[in-house]
Amino acid sequence: MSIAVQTQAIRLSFGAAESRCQADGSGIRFDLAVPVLSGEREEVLLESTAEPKSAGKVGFKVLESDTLTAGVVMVPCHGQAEEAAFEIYRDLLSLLEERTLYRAWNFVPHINQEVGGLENYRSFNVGRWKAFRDSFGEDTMENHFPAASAVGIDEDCLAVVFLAGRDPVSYVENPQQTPAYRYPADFGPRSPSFARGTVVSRENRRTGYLSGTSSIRGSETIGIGELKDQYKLTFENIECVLDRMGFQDGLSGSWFSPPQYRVYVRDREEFDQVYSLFDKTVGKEATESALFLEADICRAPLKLEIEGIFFA
Ligand code: 3EB
Repeated sequence: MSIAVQTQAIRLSFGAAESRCQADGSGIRFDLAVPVLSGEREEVLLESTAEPKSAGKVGFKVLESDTLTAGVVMVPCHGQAEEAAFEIYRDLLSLLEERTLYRAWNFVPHINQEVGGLENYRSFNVGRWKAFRDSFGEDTMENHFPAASAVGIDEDCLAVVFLAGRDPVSYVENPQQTPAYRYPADFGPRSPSFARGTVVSRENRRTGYLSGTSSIRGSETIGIGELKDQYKLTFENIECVLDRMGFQDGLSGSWFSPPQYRVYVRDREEFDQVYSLFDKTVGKEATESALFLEADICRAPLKLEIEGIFFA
């Protein structure tokens, strides 16, 4: 007698009218209200024969495979990002147990809007920082920051997606940028808790998670109002981080796999221009497999942010 094993998946789907997160017989499905400009709107984050689980007070939906753990959560903010960020990261860091957080994607409600004199992104940073501090202590927390991105969502919910696992990880910074976790106080009462990139090694393969990368030199925004200048500096940063990660195959990827890029564009009127610049930089294959989303970015003058997953 054969027993059919039902494969479960954790799926992200962009371009929904309203965000929602549900679990059913085929796994977990997270619809995000982030408009798609180009690319495949649905993405399988992880497949597994295990059953999805629920974790933490905030209700993470989690799926685990032999090599990876992936999870999603969405929490109402009531106009206040700090508390939701704290609760989500407190639960996330505790559900990890002995696993390492490789990558986090943060969708921050009305990210550039000020509430009570503090921009939502900065309020999010305070909550995230406190959760890392409580988990790891102020002196060593920076050795535990994952690769990340933080972009806006036009809803009153904070949504977080993560990937974690038990394989060895190294964290990478960009010498041309101040580590985000050491940004000076002009950029908010608590610095953003992320690394520029993480590299996960498994047997003789490596996966590189490049954080959301933008037009920042040191800690300053460069090329305000100038798309081409921002684009150029963004790719200088990307090349620098990739080099540090040891991905010498570069921007178009290795012989066996193109990178999985995601490009966030603030103003959809600039999408065509971003797309053609991107195509010239990374080539047709990587451009066609990239996902372009319309989203606000964590500093109001930033026009684009680019992230990727690289394989070697
Ligand atoms: C920057 O370099 C741009 O807060 O998790 C990029 C990636 C950015 C991640 C985060 C923010 C985050 O500061 C913004």
